[in-house]
Amino acid sequence: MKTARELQSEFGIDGTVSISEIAPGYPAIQVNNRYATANIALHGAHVMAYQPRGQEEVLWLSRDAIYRPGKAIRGGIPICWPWFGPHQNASLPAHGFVRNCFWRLDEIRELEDHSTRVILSTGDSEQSLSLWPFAFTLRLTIIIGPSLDLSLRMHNSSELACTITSALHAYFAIGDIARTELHGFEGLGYLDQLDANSRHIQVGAIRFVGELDRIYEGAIATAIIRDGGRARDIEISKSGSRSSVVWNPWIAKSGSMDDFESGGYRHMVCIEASNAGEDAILLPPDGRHTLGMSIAVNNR
Ligand code: TA6
Repeated sequence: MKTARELQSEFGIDGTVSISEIAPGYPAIQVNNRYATANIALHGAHVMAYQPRGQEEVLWLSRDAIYRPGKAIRGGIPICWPWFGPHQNASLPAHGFVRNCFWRLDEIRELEDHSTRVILSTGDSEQSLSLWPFAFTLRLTIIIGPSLDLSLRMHNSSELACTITSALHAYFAIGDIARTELHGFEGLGYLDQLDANSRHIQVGAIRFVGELDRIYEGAIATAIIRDGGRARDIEISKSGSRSSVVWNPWIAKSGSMDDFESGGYRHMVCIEASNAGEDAILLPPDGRHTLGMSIAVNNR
C-alpha cells in the first residue's frame, strides 16, 4: 500500500483534500470543501466523520475506536460485506471481511458543483478466498456535497453465483437517545434480532427504552432521525435496498465492547442501508448490484 505521503502527492487537492496518517501506516483522507468536512480511512473505506457547514457532526465515532489493521473502526460507516451479521461458521468475522482491510484509493476529484468525489476499491485476494471462495470487485464512491452520498458497487467476477447480504452500517450522532424518534418505518414488518428474529409490525415512530436490534423489511422510504436533543432532522435515503437495520446497544451491550466509549450509547443510533434478511442479493456470474445511501441534515 502507498504511504500517506505518496497518496498526498498523487491525490491531494490544495485547500480541500489532504491525506495523512492517523496511526502509523494507517492513512486517512481529510476533505474540507464549501459544503462540509469529512474524514475517510483507507482501512475499510471507512467514512469516519461528516460535518456539514454550520451543523454539528452527523456521524458518531467512539473515542475508544481502535485504528489497527484487521479491526473495524467503531462508529462512522463500516461496510458489512459479503455477509451481514454473524456467519454460521463462527470462525469467520461478523459482518464479513472488507471492513477489516485496507482498500485502494483510485480517485479524488472536485466535481462541477464543487462537491468532492472519492473512489476506493477492493477485490478478492488469497486471504479473502480463504474466507469466501468467490472472485469479486467492490467499488465505493463517496460524494461530499450538499449531502453525503455513498454508492457501493459490487461485481461477482467468479464463475459461480453467490448470495450477498450487506449493510452501510452508519452510526449517527444524536443529542440523547431518550429524546430521539425515528420516522419512516411506520407499518413496516421487522425481524427482532434480540428475539430469535421473531416477526413484528412497527406501530408509530421508533423510540428507545433499551437495546434495540431490528431488520426492517420493505424499507424503501426515507428514514428521519428526529433528534430531540438537537433542533435538527437527519434524513437517510437509499437505493438498491429494501431492508434497513436499526440498532442501539444500550448499556450492557455497549459496555461489553472495549472500543465503545462509556455512555456512548446515549449519543448514537444506527440506521443501516442494507440487503439483509430476505433482501439478500443473488449475484450470478458477472452479476452486479449497487447499494446506495444518501445522508442530509435539515434544521427544524
Ligand atoms: O447492525 C446491528 C448489529 O448486527 C448488532 O447485532 C451488533 O452486532 C452490531 O451490528 C455491531 O456489530 P460489530 O461486529 O461491529 O460489533
